Order: sequence, then structure tokens, then C-alpha cells
Amino acid sequence: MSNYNWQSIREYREIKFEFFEGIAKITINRPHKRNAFTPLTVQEMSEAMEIARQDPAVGVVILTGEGPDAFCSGGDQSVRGHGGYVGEDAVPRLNVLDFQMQIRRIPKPVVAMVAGYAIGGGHVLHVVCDISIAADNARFGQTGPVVGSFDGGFGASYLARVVGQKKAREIWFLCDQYNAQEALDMGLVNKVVPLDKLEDETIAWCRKMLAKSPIALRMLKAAFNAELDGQAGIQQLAGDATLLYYLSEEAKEGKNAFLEKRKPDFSKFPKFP
Ligand code: S0N
Repeated sequence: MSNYNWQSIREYREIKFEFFEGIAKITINRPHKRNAFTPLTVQEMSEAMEIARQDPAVGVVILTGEGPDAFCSGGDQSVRGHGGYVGEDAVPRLNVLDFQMQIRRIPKPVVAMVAGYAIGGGHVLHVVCDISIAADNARFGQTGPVVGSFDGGFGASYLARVVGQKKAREIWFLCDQYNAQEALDMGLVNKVVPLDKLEDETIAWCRKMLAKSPIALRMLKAAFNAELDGQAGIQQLAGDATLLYYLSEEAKEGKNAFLEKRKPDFSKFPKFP
């Protein structure tokens, strides 16, 4: 039961998508399967994340799972087929990888609110979020080498950036589970709170970020990513630089001169050292 007046943004079959005071919340709504995702779950999360990205009223996104037992237990093994997870159109997909990219690319903080299990592909989802707040009942781990899969993308390389190479290899090679305190100790989560305080704490962190300069947060997220994402990361950071340049009188002079069919006059703009 939430203490907050969440308003539904759009109805979905396998997720909930809600809004409250500048925060969009995406909730995987398959508690009977420990919030394992199907291709449809991921498709719905992708659409919701894109809506959250495009809506200027949204400053922060929370990703979570329904109920106290699981954040997400990864891909739904009962629909795993020949080459991916199979939806109603009978096409095998690994579309969660595209969703991971969306979490990294959205220029707003994404907070994983983790109660219960964050396992397999569900663990990777919290890893790629900017911030993870965990309940004291949270359990973390990878299962790929047990169930016949692996995530060699962000699930391996970014995990290693977060917890270090040795620990990341341990997590994948042994497939052990780690409790919330162990996760905090290895830098895998930002904060651990009692389960009944999880939403309050997450909202408090969101409010702190919402009170900050949105462009500063945007530039910082792009900068953190750019170091790891190579040319794609630089492209995002450079796009943000272009956004800022478009806000300047100097850039507007170029556009105005073109539209007014005159030569641009940049002489009044400073040549910073
Ligand atoms: C989460 C666990 C530890 C919870 O244990 P607990 O509390 O004892 O509950 P259970 O009784 O086990 O589960 C309750 C019901 O939920 C079903 N269920 C749970 N998880 C899944 C799941 N992932 N898929 C389908 N069903 C699930 C149970 O079957 C049970 O149902 P009933 O009551 O009907 O029997 C425990 O449940 C657990 O270990 N779950 C499996 C975790 C797991 O191995 N997940 C998959 C890991 N792999 C991925 O996520 C791959 C992700 C991916 O898409 C990918 C990405 C990049 C590259 C490759 C891949 C790739 O797929 O290969």
C-alpha cells in the first residue's frame, strides 16, 4: 500500500505506469512469476520509458516490481524459446537489451527501487539504473550459468565497473545470492532501508534530485556514461552540448541571420580563454 497519490498514466497488461509530483514509476506487474519479464513486459516498459523521457513534467523515473517478494527475476523462462523470449507474435526476442540502453540514454535519473529478488536479467536492470535503493529483504544475483544464459553486455562489463572485476566475476561464475547488506558493502546499491520504508526513502531521494538543476543532472549522467560508452557516449554528451548552445544568443544569431537573409554578426560574442 502506497502513501503517495500515484496517478495512472496509461494502462498496460504487464506493467503499471504511474506519475506523482515529477516522478514517473514503472512497475513490473507479474508478482506470480517474481516479476519475470516477457517480450510484452519489456515492450510496455520501453514505451513507458519513452513517454517518461518525452514528458517535460517528468524529472526522475523509478523502476520497480510489484509486491515485496521481487524486483524482477529476469527473463520468463517459460516463454524462452529458440533464440530469445517468445511473445504472442511467435518471434523470439532479447528486447530487454534495448530497454537497458533506454535506461542509460534517458537524460533523467532512473532509480531502481528493489524489494525482494533482483535476479538474472532483473539484476542487470537494477545494475544499469543510476541509483539503487534496496529494502532489507532484497537479494541479488546472476543465474545465467545455471539456467543456460549470460549477459555479456552491461550485465558483465558495467557490473564490473560498479563492483570491480574480481567481484563481478565471482557474481557470474558462482551464481551465489547476496543480501542487501552485502550488496551495500560492495557498492552494488546506494542505500538499504527496512521494507516498510522503501518507498518513502526512494521518494525522498527522488525529491532531492528533483530540487537540483535538471541540465546539470543531464550533463552529469551523460558524462558518467561517456567515459564507458565510447563514441556513442560522446555523441550523447555532444548532443547535450548542442542543446545548451541552442539556448545561447550566439547560436540564435546564426539561425536568425539565415532566416533574415543577412550575414551573421558574431563580433559581439566573447572569445572565452
Ligand atoms: C527468483 C527466485 C530466486 C525466487 O525464488 P522463490 O521465492 O523460492 O520463488 P519460486 O517458487 O522459485 O518462484 C515463484 C514462481 O515464480 C516463477 N518464476 C520465478 N522466476 C521465474 C522466471 N525467471 N521465469 C519464469 N518463472 C519464474 C516460479 O516458477 C514460480 O512459479 P510456480 O509457482 O508456478 O512454480 C527463483 O524463482 C529463481 O531463481 N527464478 C529464476 C531466476 C532466473 O534464472 N532468471 C532468468 C535469468 N536469465 C535472464 O534473465 C536472461 C535475461 C535476458 O533476457 C538476456 C539478456 C542478455 C543476454 C542474454 C539473455 C538471455 O536470456 O539469455
